[in-house]
Amino acid sequence: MTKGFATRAIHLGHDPRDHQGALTPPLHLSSTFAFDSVEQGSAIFAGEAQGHVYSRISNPTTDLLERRVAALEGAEAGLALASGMGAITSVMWTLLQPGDEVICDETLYGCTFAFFQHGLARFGITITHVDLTDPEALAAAISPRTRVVYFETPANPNMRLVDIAGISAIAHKAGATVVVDNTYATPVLTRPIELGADVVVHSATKYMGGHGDLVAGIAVGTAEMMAQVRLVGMKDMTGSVMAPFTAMLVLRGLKTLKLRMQAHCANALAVAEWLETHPAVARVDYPGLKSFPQHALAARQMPGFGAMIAFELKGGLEAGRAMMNRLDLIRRAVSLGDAESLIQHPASMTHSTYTPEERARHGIAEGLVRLSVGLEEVEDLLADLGQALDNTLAAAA
Ligand code: 7XF
Repeated sequence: MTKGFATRAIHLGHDPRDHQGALTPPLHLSSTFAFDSVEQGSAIFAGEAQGHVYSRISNPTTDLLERRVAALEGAEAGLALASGMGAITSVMWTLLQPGDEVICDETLYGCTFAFFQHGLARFGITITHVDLTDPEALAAAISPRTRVVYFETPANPNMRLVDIAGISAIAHKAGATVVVDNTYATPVLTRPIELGADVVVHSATKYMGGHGDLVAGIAVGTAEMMAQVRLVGMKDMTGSVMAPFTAMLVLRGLKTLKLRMQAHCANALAVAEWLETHPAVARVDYPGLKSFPQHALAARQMPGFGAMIAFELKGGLEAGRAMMNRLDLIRRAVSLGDAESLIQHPASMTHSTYTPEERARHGIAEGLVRLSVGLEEVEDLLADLGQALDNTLAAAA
């Protein structure tokens, strides 16, 4: 019988009896692997025999991580890459040819937007942004040229949600491959493959690592697709391979992923509900709030609403900046998913790869503030936000 989520995250693929009793899987730093014979080496290269060759292709430590994440996502196979961007670029370079079209949601993480608009578009690939919160809009826009449908749910930074099952059904009818960035939700809260998506990508820098001490990426999908991404996108086109030591740290992070996500979600719901009542706050975007436009979809698709909150102050951008500068405990930093709560300003930081006109067109407000709710005591977070918001209000009066 398949073991439960947390059990898989802790045990899958490692038996201490195979490793001299070592409870923790060994760290294989080896860059290359010795063959028994020339014939065996040639057979491995030809794909006729199993075995590791060179750590830009595969490695026993990253292999364990790949198998664990695949099992947590409900996918056949996984691939460990140097960063979230390494995962996204390796997957896309593998799937696309000049002349193809990518349909993506209006809102994407800043560097993904830049890779699509400033990278892929230079190589004869058409990038079309469609409001994927509306499956009808995809049905109207999709064509036989559409090779990939790409989205984040929830989207960075404005928390838009996409109905994964609905979008996947429409994409598949047109023969397109569905790629979902599941960084914000993690497989604890959403498993896109089980809802019909083909490939899931992650910045494992975030919740999977969970401790702000690594940069890493993961992709999962069918065994056939992941073999292609490994040998084409990762090995030959980007070289964006995860270091074994990083894999070790992500394996450690995975052991507590479920517990941490539950604690992150509880803190974030409390913070979002509190923020919504504060007189300095104009709007809060958090899928767990009844006021969130897609709350019904969130309740159906996410058994926990994540720990990212986007909000705007009544005083707009200037008030947002002043409030952020008054914070004492919550750190002013990009990235997300760490134990520490982090706050940043998308328009001048993570989404500064968009022009102001592009941000306006893609639904990223200039005054938006993004909070990654950490694992501190929630009373301490509310106290810090409270003094910063109260003082900002008082200064404006
Ligand atoms: O290459 P990375 O491991 O940094 O991951 C890229 C990435 C991919 N997808 C999503 C949804 C992401 O949020 C990220 C990285 N985002 C950070 C952030 O938004 O704070 C990066 C800091 S600029």
